[in-house]
Amino acid sequence: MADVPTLVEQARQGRPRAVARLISLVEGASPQLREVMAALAPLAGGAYVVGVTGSPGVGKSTSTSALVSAYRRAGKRVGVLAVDPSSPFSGGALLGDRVRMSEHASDPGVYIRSMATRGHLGGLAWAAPQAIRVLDAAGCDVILVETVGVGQSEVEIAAQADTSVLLLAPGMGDGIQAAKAGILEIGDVYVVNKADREGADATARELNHMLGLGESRSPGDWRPPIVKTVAARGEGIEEVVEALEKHRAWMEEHGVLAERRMRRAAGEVETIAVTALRERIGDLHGDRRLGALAERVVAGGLDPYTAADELVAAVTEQG
Ligand SMILES: Nc1nc2c(ncn2[C@@H]2O[C@H](COP(=O)(O)OP(=O)(O)O)[C@@H](O)[C@H]2O)c(=O)[nH]1
Ligand SMILES: [Mg+2]
Repeated sequence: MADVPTLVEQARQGRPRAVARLISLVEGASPQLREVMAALAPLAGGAYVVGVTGSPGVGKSTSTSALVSAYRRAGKRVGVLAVDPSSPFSGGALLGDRVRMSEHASDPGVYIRSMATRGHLGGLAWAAPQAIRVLDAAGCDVILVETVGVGQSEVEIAAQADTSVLLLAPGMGDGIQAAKAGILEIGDVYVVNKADREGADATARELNHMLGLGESRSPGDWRPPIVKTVAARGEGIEEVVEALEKHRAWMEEHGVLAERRMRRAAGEVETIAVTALRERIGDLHGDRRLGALAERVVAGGLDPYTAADELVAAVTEQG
């Protein structure tokens, strides 16, 4: 068994091995998960969480690495969480990302962690926030969460972040296609990366047009900016940081940050509760209580809704 109070103390002092150990405990759903989360609860809440999403190859890892450099220059401690929701293995697609992050590997002010979430009970919504909390409690000022993969997982990750950055690149028509499919709505800041390639201006214009289409903003509303970058050369990255800071200030001014964090915590509690409830009900298979209820439903003595109410009552009573 791990000595959780000592690990937490060491993590607060910024010891990378303690941080890594705590993340392993929470992502592996260890029996000590609850002890870890209880110990971290009063320590977390200081970090600014930025989600970095976009199609594979668009430059997320390169941009994340450049953002780490920019925040480090500003003296911030930075956590990076690379999440692969499609794979049960930490490795694979994330290996290339490790290479792109390698310049930060020896920096004690940077924590880099990959996690695969497919095999996880409750999936991404369950696993990522726990790791974010560890990095937060360890004193990270900024946590960058990069997802590998597309689709629903990106939307889920965006829901975990205070600010979502959506990356597009010219010549990747799928970028705008994905955008049309609804991912467009999740961006607080848009980045057209690979601006050294032909078509970056056209992509930015098209994006600007699309963002304008759904516009029914009132004064004071956030208008997502579009920043052009060449992440591979670090160009435009300071502008991205500025856009992030502006969004954060806007959220604080309008109570949006608190609102998002409330919604996030509510979702997290709900996910954990539903997962626990489902587990308990699953435990009832083969239990005579479920069989007894089923018999009464078959005999017409009980309707399935009342039976379900009784089942829920039974599993919540057992404490
Ligand atoms: N030309 C160009 N290539 C870039 C730029 N940024 C990243 N790349 C390259 O695009 C490829 C994919 O980048 P990566 O960061 O791994 O994308 P990810 O899959 O979204 O994380 C790599 O070969 C990068 O070197 C850029 O601004 N311009
Ligand atoms: Mg990547």
